[in-house]
Amino acid sequence: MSTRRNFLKAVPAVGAALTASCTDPSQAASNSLNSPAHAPPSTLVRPVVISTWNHGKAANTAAWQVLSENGNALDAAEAGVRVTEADPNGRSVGIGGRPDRDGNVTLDACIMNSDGDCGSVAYLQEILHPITVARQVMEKTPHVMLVGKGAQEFAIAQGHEKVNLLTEESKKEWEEWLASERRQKPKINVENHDTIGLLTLDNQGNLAGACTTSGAAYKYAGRVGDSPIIGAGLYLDNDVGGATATGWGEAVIRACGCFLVVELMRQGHSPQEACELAVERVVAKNPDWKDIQVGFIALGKDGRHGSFCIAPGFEYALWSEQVENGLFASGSKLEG
Ligand code: SD4
Repeated sequence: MSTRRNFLKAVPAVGAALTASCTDPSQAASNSLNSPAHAPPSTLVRPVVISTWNHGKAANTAAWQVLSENGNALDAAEAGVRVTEADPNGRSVGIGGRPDRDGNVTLDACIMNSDGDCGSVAYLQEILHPITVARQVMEKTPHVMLVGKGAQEFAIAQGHEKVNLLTEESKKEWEEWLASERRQKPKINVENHDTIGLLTLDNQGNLAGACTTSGAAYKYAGRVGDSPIIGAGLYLDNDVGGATATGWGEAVIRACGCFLVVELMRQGHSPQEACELAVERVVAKNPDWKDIQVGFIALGKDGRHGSFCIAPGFEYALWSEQVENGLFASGSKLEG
């Protein structure tokens, strides 16, 4: 995770509150991890998959496989983030994720399809693929969201097995955290990063999205972030576009972040402008904004995309016929 260090601490403003604002991601990504010459075109020919962070590249690979074989957006979104959930080396999603302060790994996830159907699980423990459980909530129950024990019992009834999600490495880090002064004064926002949110646009022009995380590290037991909350961590409208978020979930929830991005797109803003305006809203509503990170990615029904965040260091992965397995730095409110 090459840029995690940047997420660990919001960088103080140089020339405070300078906005690296633009309306075109090919400019926003001028400091792209690919060379500027390979900055992504602002409009992509479908199918398209876009996702958060470096681990999005592996997720996009799986999603692209589905899309390139003419598969549908929902199957691609689920297949993509399942890769991240199953990777024990990731410290922020699925197995290997950092636990809460009591040492329990608790997972949040949600999924949406092009009909506007959605499913979600929160505070789910000992289940490897929360995104699949979220999809099953969507497809097999009259509900949108199941949490905790009920979500786990539902998952087991659907055939999921109980697994230990706390890897030795994650356990060791947690024990170090317990022994450190952070036990008394938890720096909860600096150990909170790298959720995977992934948006797909298939050959038929339909959108889907998925978002899954182990949430903020060493959180209070029972804490749920934005990632499983439809409208906060993920939202899409098949007439308009989709958005997903990463970062300090409390700030995203306060702003109804992804609903806001999609509504801004509905009003005529480009995905890039919508992400920038949503970050501005988060900034306006959170006096501590320089100490937190929030990032959005967005994908329009027409193949345009955008991304913006508060602090430099957020990157997004993109795959379309024009951009094979690309990774790009997001524009940010604070300069690098
Ligand atoms: C949360 N938004 O639980 C998640 C964490 C995250 O990138 O996105 N990290 O608040």
